[in-house]
Order: sequence, then C-alpha cells, then structure tokens
Amino acid sequence: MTPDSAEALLTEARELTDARLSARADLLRRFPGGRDGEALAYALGTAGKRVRPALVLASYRAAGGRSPGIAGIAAAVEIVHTYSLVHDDLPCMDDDAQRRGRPTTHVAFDVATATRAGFIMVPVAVEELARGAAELGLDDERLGRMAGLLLEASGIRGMVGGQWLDLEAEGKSLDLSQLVEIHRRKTGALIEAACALGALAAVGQEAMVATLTAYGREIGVAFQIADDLLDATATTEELGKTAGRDATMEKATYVSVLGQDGARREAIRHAQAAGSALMGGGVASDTLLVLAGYIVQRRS
Ligand code: GRG
Repeated sequence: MTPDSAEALLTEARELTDARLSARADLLRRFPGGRDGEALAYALGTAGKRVRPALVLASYRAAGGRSPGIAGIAAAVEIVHTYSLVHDDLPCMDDDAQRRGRPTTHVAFDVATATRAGFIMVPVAVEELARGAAELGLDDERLGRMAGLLLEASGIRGMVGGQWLDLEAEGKSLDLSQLVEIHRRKTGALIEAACALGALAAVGQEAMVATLTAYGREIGVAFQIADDLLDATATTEELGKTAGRDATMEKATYVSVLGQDGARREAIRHAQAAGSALMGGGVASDTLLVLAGYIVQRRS
C-alpha cells in the first residue's frame, strides 16, 4: 500500500525521517556536544515539510523498493537541506531571523556556532547515508555512487553554485535562462538527487534511475518557482519565515521576471513535464504525480 495523498506521504516521510534526525541529534549532543551539539540538535529538530524525504520514499517505492531502511537515505538528504537553510539564513547570505516558525540557528545561538553547525552537518549527512545504505544491504560501489551524487548535487555544480549565482545576481536583472540555471542548481539539484537516490537505493534498472532523475529535475525547478510565488503572496505566519524577502533583497525571481501569473504557468508547465517524464519512462506512480501537484499548489 502506498499513501494516496501528498499529506499522507509527507506525514509518513516526516515520521520516518524525524526518528532518524532525533537519534542523530542525541548523538551530536554527546559529540561534539556543548554549544555546537545543542545548535546541531536545534537545527535538526526544526519542523520542515519533509518534501525531499517524501520524494526519496516515493521514488524508492516507484522503483520497487520496500524496506524501511530507506529512511536513512531520506534523512541524509534532509540533513543536507537543513545545513543549507542554516547557512542561507546567515547575515552574509539572506540574513533572516525566522525559519520554520522559530528563530534561525544563528539567532538562537550565534553566527560562529551556526556556521560551524552547518559545516558539521555535511559529513553527518554522509554518515547517515552510509548507515542507511548498510541497512538496505547496498554494496560499497552503490554507496559510493550515491554519496558522489549527493555531494555533487550539494556542491559547486549544484546547490552551492546556484546559491553563489543567486547572491551575485542581487540587484541585477536576469533573463529566464539565467534564472532557470540558478533555480536548477540552488534548489533543483538536491530535489533531483532525492529522486535519483530513491531509485538507486531500490537497485532497479538504470532506465528507472534516468526516469526518476528526469522527473526530479522538472519538479525541482517547479518547487523553486512555487517558493518564489509563496514569498510574494503568502504571509510570514503561513511560511514560518519572513515573507517578501525576495523583493526586499532585490532578487530576480520568476515573479519579478514573469509576474505572478507567468510564474504560476511556468511552475505548472514544469510539473506537467515531470509527469510526462514518468509516462515516457513507463513509471506508473500516482504518488509521484500527486507530489508534483502538491509542489506547485502548496501554501507553505
Ligand atoms: C557557500 C555560496 C554558498 C552556499 C552555501 C546556503 C547554501 C549553500 C545554499 C542555499 C540553498 C537554499 C536554501 C535554497 C533554497 C531552497 C528552498 C526553496 C528552501 C525551502 O525549502 P522547503 O520549502 O523548506 O522545503 P522546509 O522548511 O519545509 O524544509
């Protein structure tokens, strides 16, 4: 049985992932311990939507996987995402005081502690990935491929590179091709990796990995366009983070380039392309289709 709604899948992903994150937080409170350990536990304990873990889970199942050990892979992706949020909120980047309805890590602790906590989370994510892979009985070659994929998506060719371009673009106007490049790397790369990792963990056919990667690539861009729209239209209470930051920071977004209606159309177009990628690859997953719809319609 697979969940028949996005909410059901997100709840399941949250329960599976949060148990792992909480166990990790307990370990980190002991080592490195102290203020760094507390900051790590604080960041890992914040309540996100768990979209990336849900995508790992749904992709794993679409590729035929059935083990609960997939939670380790989902948690690894969520830890990388959490690090990115901690660093994104720092004064040298988006300088935000609120995240997931709570003070950001550097506000609750201090900038140096939050910066260290972010860096520590990257190898912690790889440890979690290795543990999950062992529970799934994956061999070292597959683990190496999965770790390489996760780190490449997080690095200069993916998330870090996209964030860098995004910061450099503040106050400048961009065309759509520059914008899609930023969105694909800053946000899309990790979402694409979540889908690819789910497929790789199921040790299915390579064609399945390619199809789920193509789905993730489209849904990743759709996710960031929806984020642009929410920043312009939702409230701080709905978002749990400061609304309207993009305009304040003079960021080029889909909304500033195409307007709200144009941005909404692009988000839907990418979500439909994600569905077409599944169909083209012969992957029948209602859950992934439902998630694609959720990603463009969500209110937080
Ligand atoms: C060194 C230049 C440099 C970068 C470091 C900070 C960083 C790496 C990257 C930033 C990546 C980032 C925060 C992209 C935005 C992604 C995004 C839309 C986040 C919001 O995700 P949700 O809505 O949040 O899933 P929750 O809280 O629900 O998990």
